[in-house]
Amino acid sequence: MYTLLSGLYKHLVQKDDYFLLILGLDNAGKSTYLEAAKTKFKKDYKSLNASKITTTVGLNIGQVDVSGIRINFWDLGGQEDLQSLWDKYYAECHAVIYVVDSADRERMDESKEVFDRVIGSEHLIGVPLFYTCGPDGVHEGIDWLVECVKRNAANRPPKDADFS
Ligand SMILES: Nc1nc2c(ncn2[C@@H]2O[C@H](COP(=O)(O)OP(=O)(O)OP(=O)(O)O)[C@@H](O)[C@H]2O)c(=O)[nH]1
Ligand SMILES: [Mg+2]
Repeated sequence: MYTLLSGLYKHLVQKDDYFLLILGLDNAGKSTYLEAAKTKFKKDYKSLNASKITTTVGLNIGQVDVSGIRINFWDLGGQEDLQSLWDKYYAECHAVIYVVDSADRERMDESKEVFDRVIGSEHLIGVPLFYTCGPDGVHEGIDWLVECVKRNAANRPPKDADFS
């Protein structure tokens, strides 16, 4: 009986956990993108003032609940010496968001090179990838990714859900 009830409880309240990696050059707007996503999808979230967002050195984590699943964002630092840490997250992530600063024409080639390296990784084969030029349209972007990761769940199943 306990098993039955706990199974039902889990079914009703647990959310599947998916992990989305946010990559791109330093200063591309990754942390700003994450902030925009939290502002859009978290009720009553007080967004940080843009001037409060500083360069990411470690890992910046964000969590939002969308369409019955939990999205965990991993926003990594984009500085050149930090890029070597990105691939540690590839095997565990369910999708990649690659952020490009479309106003920064001078660094377009550099961004393209880094992008090519990312998509060339064997650990990302079959993983949905979203390429964006900033926080405009964050709502549509995340909605699209949510559908993608759900559809791709047979390849990359969600992590064990927690309760909340
Ligand atoms: N005008 C404008 N400024 C932006 C936009 N996105 C980011 N910025 C500014 O660009 C700067 C860098 O943004 P971040 O979000 O910290 O960039 P990041 O990609 O996280 O950088 P790293 O953490 O160093 O890898 C900040 O001063 C932001 O306010 C945007 O869409 N429009
Ligand atoms: Mg950042």
